Amino acid sequence: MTVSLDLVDVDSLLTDEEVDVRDAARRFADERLRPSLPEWFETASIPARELAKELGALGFLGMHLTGYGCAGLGSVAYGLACLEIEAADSGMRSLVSVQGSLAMYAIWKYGSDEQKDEWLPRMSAGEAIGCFGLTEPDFGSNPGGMRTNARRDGDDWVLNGSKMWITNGSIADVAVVWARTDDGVRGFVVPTSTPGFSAPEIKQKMSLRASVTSELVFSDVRLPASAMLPEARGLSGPLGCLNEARFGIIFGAMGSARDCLETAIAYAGDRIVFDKPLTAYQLTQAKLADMAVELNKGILLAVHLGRLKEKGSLRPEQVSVGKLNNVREAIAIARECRTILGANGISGEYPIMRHANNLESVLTYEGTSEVHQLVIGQALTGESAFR
Ligand code: TGC
Ligand code: FAD
Repeated sequence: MTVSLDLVDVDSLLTDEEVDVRDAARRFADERLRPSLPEWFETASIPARELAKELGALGFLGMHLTGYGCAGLGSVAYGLACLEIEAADSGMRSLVSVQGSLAMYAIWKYGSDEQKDEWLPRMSAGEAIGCFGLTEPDFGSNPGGMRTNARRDGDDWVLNGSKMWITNGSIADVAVVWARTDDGVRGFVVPTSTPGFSAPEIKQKMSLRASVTSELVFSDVRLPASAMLPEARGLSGPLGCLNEARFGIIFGAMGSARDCLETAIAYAGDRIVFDKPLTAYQLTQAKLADMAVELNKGILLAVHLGRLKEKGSLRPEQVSVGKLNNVREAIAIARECRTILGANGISGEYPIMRHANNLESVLTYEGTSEVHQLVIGQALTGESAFR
């Protein structure tokens, strides 16, 4: 966070190594991503392979994992990288989180030694791209209802069904796919070149346009016995991965919010209305102050949850507190900043409307705000109100 917005000196809570990671991510975001984002968003196309290799070379893919070429950094360092990358665009952070926290994490946590050796070094280098297929057309918030199934045929598995809204789907080399079996929900490592696998891209997105989103279709996809993730059993397998990616979003959303607020403050300082700068009006200052307070609170919450994660004590409902609060506040900040820019607020020449549009996806994916309210409600009352 820039000095002027870091009202409560969050920087004093960070180690030198975390500041270095944060600064490297900020440089990459400012120099490599930010200049191209208006075009990538408008044309809904990104140079994903190039970006993955560059992100891999900087150590940002699977950076909180150990071994296999991963950087083995702490949770706060990982979160700060997500924050800086999402300050450029949520779609860029999605590329990083789906690769590192979903696809790589699933293999790293639940995979066999052969699966890890085959995929993780290439994925951490950005030479292979992964996706994570949990959501289906009829089962998003309730993944336990999934219809995609894998049945035994001799030693092989035969996979049928479909997944929906899968980030990186049509550019992936490998898909981690969750499917129903006679033994409950199991995960499968599916090379996307396997016959019967296809991944049509979803078009006409009005949000997260600088990110590839696809359907995955499995028509008698035949996989060897070794394709199954041996250590994941039941829904706790994929949900364990979601904790990782949701954690990155707690930081990331604050990056979008910070970029909106920096843009609004700079704009308001230059914009003359009724003969003086917009920053000189009390109404504007009240807006800026309230937003800066929420931004600082959100970043403090993120760092606190990161420290719990580093100690190994972070609970799922605490992740829900962070995801619910920080995405909700980021959207509120983006919307308020938009008002400060007046008509210019809707222009693609400024990043605010792009962030606001992206954050609508961020509010929905990785557990909708309602799902997180229900997780927190269950922790408070002991009652599950999902069904
Ligand atoms: P429920 O009966 O509560 O739990 C089933 C099993 O899972 C365990 N569990 C968890 N384990 C680890 N972490 C968590 N957060 C867990 N929550 C539950 C639970 O203990 C149980 O284990 P076991 O051993 O007893 O079987 O499950 P439910 O069917 O009632 O559903 C609970 C609910 C609604 C909270 C869950 O299904 C949920 O989180 N739904 C939202 C789905 C979601 O977030 N999908 C995201 C897809 S990936 C994505 O969006 C990527 S976006 C791209 C990007 O990140 O950039
Ligand atoms: P639904 O589950 O149909 O929910 C619709 C509405 O009902 C929501 O408001 C929801 O909160 C509400 N609702 C649901 N249950 C309850 C309840 N019990 N009580 C009250 N209200 C309820 N998924 C993946 O697996 N991998 C990915 O890589 C991935 N990437 C994505 C990228 C983008 C850009 C988007 C938009 C989505 C992505 N998703 C991905 C899917 C995402 O995780 C789902 O969209 C999300 O989990 C919600 O599911 P749904 O869209 O089916 O909504």
